[in-house]
Parts: sequence; C-alpha cells; structure tokens
Amino acid sequence: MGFKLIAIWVILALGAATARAAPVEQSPRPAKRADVVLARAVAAPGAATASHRAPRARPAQAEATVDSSSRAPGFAAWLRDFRARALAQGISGAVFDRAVQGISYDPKVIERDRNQSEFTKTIWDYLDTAASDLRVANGKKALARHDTVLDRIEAKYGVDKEVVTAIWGLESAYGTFKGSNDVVQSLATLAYDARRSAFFEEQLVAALKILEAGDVPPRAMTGSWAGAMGHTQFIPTSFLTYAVDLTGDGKRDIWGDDPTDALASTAAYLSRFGWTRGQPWGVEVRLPEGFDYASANRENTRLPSQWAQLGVLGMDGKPVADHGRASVLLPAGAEGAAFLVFDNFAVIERYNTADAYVIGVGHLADRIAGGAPIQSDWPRGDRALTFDERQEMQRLLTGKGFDTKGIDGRIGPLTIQAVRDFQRSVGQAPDGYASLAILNRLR
Ligand SMILES: [Ca+2]
Repeated sequence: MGFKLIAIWVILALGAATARAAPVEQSPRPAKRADVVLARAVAAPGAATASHRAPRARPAQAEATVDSSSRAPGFAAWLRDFRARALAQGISGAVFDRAVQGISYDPKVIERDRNQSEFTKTIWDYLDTAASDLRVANGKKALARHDTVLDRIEAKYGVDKEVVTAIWGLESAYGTFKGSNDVVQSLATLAYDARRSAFFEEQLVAALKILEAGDVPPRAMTGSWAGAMGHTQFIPTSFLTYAVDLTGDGKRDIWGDDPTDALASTAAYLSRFGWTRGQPWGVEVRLPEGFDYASANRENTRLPSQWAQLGVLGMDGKPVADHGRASVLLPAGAEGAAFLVFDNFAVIERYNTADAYVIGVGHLADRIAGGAPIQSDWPRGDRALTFDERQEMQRLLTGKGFDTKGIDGRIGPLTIQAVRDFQRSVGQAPDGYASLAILNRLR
C-alpha cells in the first residue's frame, strides 16, 4: 500500500509472535520479532512504484540555486534531471524552482537512513516508553484540551478519540516533536541516494504536489529526516490521499500549532481502512494450562465467547465481550502477555505494521481512557536479537530443515513458522518466539 504513514522516532519492527499473513514480510521495513527498530522506517509496501527516469534535461533556472555538497557531487545534476520528471508529472516550473531554492544534499539524512536498523528494543522496553506514565498523563491533558475538536472528529469519522490521541502521542509526543527537517531537502537527498530512490522520488513528487496545492509554503514543510510530516507524521503520498481541512480555511495544515487538521486527517485515514468505533484493538487475556500455541495465529479467528470455551479469558477471569472475531497474539511468546486482537488491530497496522507499534497505540489509548496497565509479565531477562543473530538463526533453522525461505535478518511469518516447527521437533511449546534461547538451542 502506498499510504503508510511514518512515525517520527520510532518504528518498531516487532513481529507477531504468531504467524501472520504476507503483508508483514513484504514490508520494506518488515516486522522483526522481539525487537524494535528505532528511528523508523519508511517505505510502505507497494509504495516504491518505479518512476521512470526521464531523459536528461538541463533547465538553467534550477542550476544556480542548488548548493551541491562536495560529498555528493552528482546531486545538482540529479536535481536538474529530476526537475524534468517532476514537471512531466504536473509540477509547475515556478513551484519546483521555489521548492528547491537553497536546498543541498544532506548527509545527516543518509546517516540516519543507514543506521536505523542498528537500534533495537524489545517490546516491553518499547511499551515502557510508548505508554509511560508521562505519556499517559500528557495524553489525558491533550485530550481534555482538545476535547471539543476530538469529539467532533469522532462523530464525523467514527474513530474513537483516544486512539487518535494515542497516535498523536506516539508520532510527535502530542505535537512536541514534529520534526524540523526541510522535507524537500530530505526527500531529495534520499531520492538521490541509490538505495530506495524510487520510493523517495515518489514522495518528493507528492511533496511538490502539496506545495503546488498551496497547503503550506516550501520552507514551512518540515518533518522527520524521512519526510514524515506534522503532528501525526504523514508521508506526502498519504497526505495527498487522506489529509483533510477540518478548520475550513482552505488549507490542510498538519504542521501548525493547531492540531485540528492533523487529527482529523488521522481519523480519516483510520476510517478509510475500516475502523469500527467502540471495538477494542485488543484485550489482554490469560491462557489456560495446556493452551495450543499453534492456535495463536492471526489467521485463526473466533468470537471471544468461542475462545472462552477453550479457556481463553479476560484478566478478570470472565469471557471477553463479543466485539467481533479475534485471534490470539503473543508478542513475546508463551512467557509474555497474550491478547485477543480484533479487526481494529489491522486498521492500526495501516499506520505501521509492527506489532509493538500497534500494541503501543492501542494500549496508550486504553490508558488515556483510564484503563489498567498490561498485567502480565514480560520475559524481561531476554534481550533483542541483533541483526546478525537473526540471520544466524535463519541460517541454522534452514540448515536443520526448517526453511525460512531467505536469510534476511527479518523475523516475518515464514521465520516464525520455522521457529514453531523447530520448537515442536524438540518438544517445546510452538509459540514461534524467536528468542536468544532458541538461537542457543539451535547452535
Ligand atoms: Ca485547515
């Protein structure tokens, strides 16, 4: 999908403890189970539509305005070529030239992009931050302060206001950290960089279309190093598709102090992907003795009352209410918290597919609404596997006949399934948790 939004700091790539369908593995910043990648990823699946290189053109106007860094001697030439491609997609020359005036290749952006997968966190460390007492308290204050507009948004889009507030809290700490990078400069730098240039060039063209539409002047279009913008960190393509002007001034302003348009845009986005008002994202549950861990699979959905017949109950010991069909999710395997997750879980995944992010949003929303902290313990003695260790695990699994269909260091559904199969072969509960203990067992 080309509509994914981007968080400012954090992306986690925490995969499901349960096997899941293809979207996670397809994600360019795929779910990595039991770890969280800070400084977030960018690309959305399918977003990297190839943009075909146009023949070289040399419009003189752009040339003088570009400061080409010595570290990227080709940047100015690339920008001249790109100008022709942008104009071919409907950007006017005047808007283009104003947008790129004074920009330069930004090595700090490339540094962030290259280093982002180095930082990993476990889900419990992530959740400690995502739903910290401070973030919960600030969320309650933010909700109270903007109660009127959030009520209006909830009524108009049918998205629970606590969820919108929680996304705001995770994406920008309620508007405190929206990112101050020049979006045109960041995206041009990333598009020039060879690694994911098609995706970023598409974003850059979308950013120019926003300027063309007049929602914001060029230098006020700020965001994260990867081009995620405003209170809830929309990437430009998502902005073009989903951003709304709720204030009625003719501008979709997601950057300014007033969060109204940004929060409405977020609700519009969730609404578009099928949010069900009043349905939980998930509910913490306790599992019975002898629970069949293989049934903790996103593909395996039942009504909570049916799960209750199997002994899966709320933390109060009572059946979870029948909000809709749900699957059991074990983000840290059998030793961690378990959740029944509903269709709304998949809607939050449209913002970010990482389980840690989705649980972080959902749980923060619950806490802002006055709900209890997660009650179960996490395996806090575990640490996140490094990228090399994840690759090593995949190599060892594949070598023992549990084919992970690739050694990419990403713990997606195929690797989780291989872990389950290995666990079964050695008489362990097949919870699919790709832990250090499993790696040691494989060694
Ligand atoms: Ca507006």
